[in-house]
Amino acid sequence: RPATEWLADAVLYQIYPQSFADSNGDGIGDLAGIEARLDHLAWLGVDTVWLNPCFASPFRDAGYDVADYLTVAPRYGTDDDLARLADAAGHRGIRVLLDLVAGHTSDQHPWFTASANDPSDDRYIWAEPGHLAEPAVPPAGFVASPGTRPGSYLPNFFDSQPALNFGYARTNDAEPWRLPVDADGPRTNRQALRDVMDHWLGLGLSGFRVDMAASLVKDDDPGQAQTVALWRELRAWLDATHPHAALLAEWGDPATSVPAGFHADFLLQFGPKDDGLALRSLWNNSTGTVNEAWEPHAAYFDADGKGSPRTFLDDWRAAADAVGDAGFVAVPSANHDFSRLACGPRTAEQLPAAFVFLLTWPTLPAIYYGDEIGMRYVPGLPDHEGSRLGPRYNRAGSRTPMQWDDSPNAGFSTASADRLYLPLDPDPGRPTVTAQLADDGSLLHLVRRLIALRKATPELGAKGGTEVLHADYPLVYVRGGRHLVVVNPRRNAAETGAPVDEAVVLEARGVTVADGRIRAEGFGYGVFEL
Ligand code: TEU
Ligand code: CA
Repeated sequence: RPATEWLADAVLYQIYPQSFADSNGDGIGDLAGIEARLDHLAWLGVDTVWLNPCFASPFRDAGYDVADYLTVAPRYGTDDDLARLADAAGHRGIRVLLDLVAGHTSDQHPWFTASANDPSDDRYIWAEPGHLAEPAVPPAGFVASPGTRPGSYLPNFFDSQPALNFGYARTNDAEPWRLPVDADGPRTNRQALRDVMDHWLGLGLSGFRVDMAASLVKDDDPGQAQTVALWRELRAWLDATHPHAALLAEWGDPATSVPAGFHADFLLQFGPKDDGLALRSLWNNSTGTVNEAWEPHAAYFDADGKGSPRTFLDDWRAAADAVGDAGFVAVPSANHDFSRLACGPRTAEQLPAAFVFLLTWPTLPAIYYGDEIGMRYVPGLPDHEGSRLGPRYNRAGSRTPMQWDDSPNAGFSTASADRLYLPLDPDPGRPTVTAQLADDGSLLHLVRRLIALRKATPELGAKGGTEVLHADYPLVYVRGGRHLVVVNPRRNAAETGAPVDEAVVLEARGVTVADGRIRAEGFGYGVFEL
């Protein structure tokens, strides 16, 4: 089935490979470890796994600094291990997507080393005396050349991530390093993207999440016309060569990225005050922010009832209407860049209702590993592989090892605890898969049942009909005319009118439908059949 079809009822699961399962006891998660845990994913019911980058890298940014796109990093295993993982996942009906870092490489990539020592190479964006320009000082944001080539280069994220040259949308005589998009450098880089995709798709991988997909053409106009044109060209090539492959964007603007050719986009840079529509920001607890984590200041849904489900719905509709049938709007429970759903004052008691929302909403839902058991953001960790972006924004706390059981290192690794690449959550009450497996009332079982219900009910998928009955607390909507969903993200009880006198309970905690009323306790949820 082409991606536009199989994504319609897909449930994504994001694995940060360092942290899922360590098969050889070196303290770092790896591909064989993931393969050995595939049964957990199959049991849970997810059908698509997205792996963060697992390619050769100096790991200055957790692998988002790629030194060789065609070779698996030795810490994770071999290229064969990746092909075997895709194959073993496929036997369980699970597709595996890779992370494609399209806009930059590591400064250790041979392309960059060559470019830093050859003034005629335009694979990256250089401003330098004698070649294209002779600026008195490096232009803003540029970084001094590490090679024999004079001048400076443009980074894309951290300084160790030089931007690949896909050209500038606007050239400018005063800044002659602004090569137009059709210069040779950009062509070489476009071809390289095809080569990388072709290589891994040929080995059995099912598609890509594209990192910073909006970043390619520099100084593009607000509508990103040139970047859109670049991706449309790639999508046309993909449709012709690998029509089943999925292309998901980290762009944050589905109204632009889906017409650009992506099948879906993660809403992360969306919503009030740029807080992003990861579920963790949908579901804020505004009574306090976590000091060091980058926490939203405003939220659509709020434990104190200050946010507004109506604002969310307006923003959601704008995105969903723009996408139409051409693609999907993905909402993740969290990801490796942001605090987890369970973070600071936002506690485990709020998570069941959040997952009921995520898995009954007309989105492409994505579960960040460990969120299905309510793993929390671990505060206070030191910087690790570029995890700290500033005094208040530490990503390490969202990347700690998966908590499988109550054996040493929570079953993540047989290494001694001081050799783990990142420490485990030190909380003695930390949740584990094994403990929650033994408890039918656990978050893990709820998530599993919700996924099973979604997979068995096409109207609950991304394109099923949705009628919102109450855009306030509690949020009430009907999917496909058949399933009534009630979620109360706030701490206080709330009630509203019901469309029916009574309904069959499929899942509920603290929500009743009776006498024409819906009554929801704080953080209550219910899924009913009409
Ligand atoms: O992130 C890019 C990005 O812009 C954000 O998600 C970012 O972390 C946030 O806005 C900070 O302000 C992607 C990857 O997800 C991230 O892990 C990498 O560090 C980054 O690209 C560079 O490759
Ligand atoms: Ca390992």
